[in-house]
Amino acid sequence: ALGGGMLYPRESASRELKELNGIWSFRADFSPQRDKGFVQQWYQKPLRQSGPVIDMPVPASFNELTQDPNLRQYTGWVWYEKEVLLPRSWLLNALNTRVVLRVGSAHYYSIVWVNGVQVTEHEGGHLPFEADISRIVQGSPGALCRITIALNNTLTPQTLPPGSIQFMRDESNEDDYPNDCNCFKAMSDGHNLPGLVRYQVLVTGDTRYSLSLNLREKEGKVVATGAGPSGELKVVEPKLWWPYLMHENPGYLYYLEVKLSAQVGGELSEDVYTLPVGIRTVHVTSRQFLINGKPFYFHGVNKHEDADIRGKGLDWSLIVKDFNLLQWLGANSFRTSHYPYAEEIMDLCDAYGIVVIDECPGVGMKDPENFGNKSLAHHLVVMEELIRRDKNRPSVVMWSVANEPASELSPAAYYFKTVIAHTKAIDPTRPVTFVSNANYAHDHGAPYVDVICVNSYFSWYHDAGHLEVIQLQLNTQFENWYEAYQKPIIQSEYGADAIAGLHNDPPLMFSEEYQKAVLREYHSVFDKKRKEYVIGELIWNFADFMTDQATSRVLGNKKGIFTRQRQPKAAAFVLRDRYWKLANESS
Ligand code: BDP
Repeated sequence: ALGGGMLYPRESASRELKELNGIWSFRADFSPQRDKGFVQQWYQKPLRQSGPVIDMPVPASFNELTQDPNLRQYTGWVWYEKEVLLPRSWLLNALNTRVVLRVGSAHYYSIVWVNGVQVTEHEGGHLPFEADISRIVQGSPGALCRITIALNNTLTPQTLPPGSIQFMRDESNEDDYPNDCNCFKAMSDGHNLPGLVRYQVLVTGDTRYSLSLNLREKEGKVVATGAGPSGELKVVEPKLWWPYLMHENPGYLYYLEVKLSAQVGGELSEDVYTLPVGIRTVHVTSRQFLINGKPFYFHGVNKHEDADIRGKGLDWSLIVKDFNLLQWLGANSFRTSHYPYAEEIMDLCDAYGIVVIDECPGVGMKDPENFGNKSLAHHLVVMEELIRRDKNRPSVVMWSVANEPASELSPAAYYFKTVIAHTKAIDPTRPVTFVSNANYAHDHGAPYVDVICVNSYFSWYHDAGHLEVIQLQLNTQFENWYEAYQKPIIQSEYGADAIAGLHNDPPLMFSEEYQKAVLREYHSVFDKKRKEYVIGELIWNFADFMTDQATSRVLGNKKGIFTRQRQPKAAAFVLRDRYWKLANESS
């Protein structure tokens, strides 16, 4: 079902890349039915010929960039186009050269044309898709290639995340974005036997070929070799992949170089691809989460792909800043709340040893209609696509199939049983969870998870202002869940909004002092329970982030311990002291 690996595009002796990032031509279709682009076939000619276009950077969220409030609120079809010159070598050697167009992420539904010919469509944001466009570009007279992408960001009860359109009194419409989601916008599965890298290479096409594999250390030394499309590579005295702060050399990677040779048209043709590989194990017991046999305590954050101006677009400076802040904080892990993050971010998690709970976009599933067969079928496909993309990553230690679904509804039982069983069937090597804020006694999904993840906002969304309830309520929360399921527990969200620079003593809500006080109350309970079965704490949130407008939001969600511009609030220093202390205890 996964249809091959869809490897991240990496340059090699046989593979060339052309980045399509930069300025694209853009038009939003404001026609009442949003169908003008299809009626007038805007993909047939350069977009500028069918009407006005504006410049739009890629990657970025189009809603964040202009001064037009209608575009910020826009739902429906928008059109992107870019004309690119392809290298001559890609066009000439048609027999030996595949030209593949890849989209890293486009939210939510995309249709793609090349030179006016439809090449693919894809449902779902955050995950990559691609199309073989060799026949189209190699058959064209010129090297100019026009890529048109029609993108629809409308969410329905059956999309992931689900959403609905509310028709306001003035008859304009807007999407109801769920749960703060700023939605605008060679397999190494030998993880259970250290030193044994099991691989499988899927080759498409019917040409006869031979394969050779070299597993190399960073400096190039070959430590194991293989041949054939599947097998095991044995590494003697392997250097294990360890989390950040758990070992002096965290994130150790080997490099699996796969070489394919075939005779094509009487000529020898070779393809080379190199995949980073980490060797580590993951086990879950009723009280512990073990990495390489050692208890691992998640002290980390929840993040968002979000920043001023670019919204959700990939930005290297931002990524490096965020990793520097994670390391400063002493964070060893994060959850990709509430959708898969860019592969470039995941690469750095692998390389730095930052442990990841990899979450799919199953957020905002609050109504019974989000648990029907159509939603379920799509959810299974999304898990397949996520695992296809991230299965080889040592940093990913657990899949999260949803955030705060209405798991107390009775259809949630069959729904989560199925999604979790499917996830485990595709990837038997990793535990699976979803993040709950349901009542422990009525959570119909919890029986199927390996690790219980619970969110709670004591003294914030409940008993506002009453810091004194936290210890009591949190203690009860842990005891109830543990007694009911006998599974290890992660506090997967907790926190409080603080507007940077707002101070009050005694601590009052929205002040930096209050955020600090909430954290301290939670920490005192974590310290009691982590010796028993609590295996992690992930603050909500790493940084302030943009959300849909609401009375509880002040230019977005302010529960960051850093501002949206990545400057620390007082709470960041509390967390930093704590995380380094925890790290020193466990190393
Ligand atoms: C939690 C959600 C998270 C929100 C957070 C909040 O999982 O997405 O941002 O609440 O309201 O329930 O701050």
